[in-house]
Amino acid sequence: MFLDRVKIKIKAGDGGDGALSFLRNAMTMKGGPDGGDGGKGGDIIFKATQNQNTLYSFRFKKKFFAENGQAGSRQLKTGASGKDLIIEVPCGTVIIDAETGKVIADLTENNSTFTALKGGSGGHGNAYYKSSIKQAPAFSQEGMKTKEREVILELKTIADVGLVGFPNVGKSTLLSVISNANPKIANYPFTTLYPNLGVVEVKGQTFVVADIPGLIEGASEGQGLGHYFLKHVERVRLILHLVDVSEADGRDYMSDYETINAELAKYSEELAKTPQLVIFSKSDELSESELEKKMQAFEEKYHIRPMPLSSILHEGVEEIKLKTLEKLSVLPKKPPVQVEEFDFDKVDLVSLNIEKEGNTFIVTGGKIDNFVRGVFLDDPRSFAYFQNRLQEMGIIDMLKERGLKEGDIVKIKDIEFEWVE
Ligand SMILES: Nc1nc2c(ncn2[C@@H]2O[C@H](COP(=O)(O)OP(=O)(O)OP(=O)(O)O)[C@@H](O)[C@H]2O)c(=O)[nH]1
Ligand SMILES: [Mg+2]
Repeated sequence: MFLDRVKIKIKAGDGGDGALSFLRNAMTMKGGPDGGDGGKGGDIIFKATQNQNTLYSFRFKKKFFAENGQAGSRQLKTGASGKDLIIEVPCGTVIIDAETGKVIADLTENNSTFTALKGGSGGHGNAYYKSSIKQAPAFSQEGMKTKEREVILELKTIADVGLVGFPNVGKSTLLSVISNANPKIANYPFTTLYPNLGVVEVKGQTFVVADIPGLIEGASEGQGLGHYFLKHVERVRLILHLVDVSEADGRDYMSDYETINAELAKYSEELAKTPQLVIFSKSDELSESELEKKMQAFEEKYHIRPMPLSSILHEGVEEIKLKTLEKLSVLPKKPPVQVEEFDFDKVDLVSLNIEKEGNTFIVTGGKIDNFVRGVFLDDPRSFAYFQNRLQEMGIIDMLKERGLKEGDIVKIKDIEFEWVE
């Protein structure tokens, strides 16, 4: 089965919580703080592999969550880091942020990787907060929680050469005689329902050929299988444009050629500009003189010399392989899909907003979220630490500038307190 577009949920691991613990042993009744830090959560990493050429493995599995970091523990033990989750995708997979539609990565090269989400950092254990003034901090920090995101994976097959033409002109048959591929072949249109890839070897070199479903007039308006599969030849450097010169299906070979080119142009300008070799398929159905006449007429009209082919009699096959190799050797690689400058996994640690409602000041923003996590205010020492840090971060000064005075209420996430000078 073939699948070339899926939406999945991904989430990096949360950071483990820092530990709250005090050294205790036979010698010490109550010792210093010894709570270790939490471990980092696992990352979400995509990896391109040439062992797959469909996204079918994502048909049923849609959730990919990396392991969480473990909590720290006593005796200064740091929690274990969560394992990274490596998601394998076929080469040519484009990763799109489902929320904004922006392309965040294009994995073309085999084994290339992209870290989509970073695991949350672990929280500090209470040992971390020990200082000359605060010998026994009775609080620790929660690990950083990560957000679940949705991404769309879209496969745009990577091949050097694409086979394009009307249905039933012999594209899959050509692929079967030039490569290791074994596509379905039959004497009716739309035998091929999804792209086939084959590796061609010639003169000790190899190239990859993609065979896609046939196009018909009006494909851009959704006729036949439409334009859907053209994305799989978007990246090819050379198109082998197959025309049924025997006109077995009752169409005219020249208008076939023009129709297909018009459909390519309707899909994209880029695709219309891709260099082509024109192949006169099923040439065995014509006498030599009929074939020559059609070749000449074609050449006069379009100034292109077509290459005759009979896959069945294996005539013209070697010439096509050699010509393809020769063309490819001078054609540059296509650049990858434009990846937009966009920080998909940006963690906001700086924003700060103050809103005033009557005598209540509401403080929000990324700077606060990160700081407030894990402040347990039941503990007076924690609260003192929290207020000190608010001073140090300049938040108290900012509140005063906005008119904070004795008796006003300050709200910071779940924490609410009355201001006393
Ligand atoms: N006489 C002759 N028949 C051929 C040749 N190549 C293919 N055929 C026949 O043409 C028919 C269609 O071949 P396919 O290779 O399935 O054609 P296709 O272009 O892949 O068709 P779709 O997948 O439907 O787009 C089959 O019956 C083949 O046997 C050829 O060189 N000569
Ligand atoms: Mg086919």
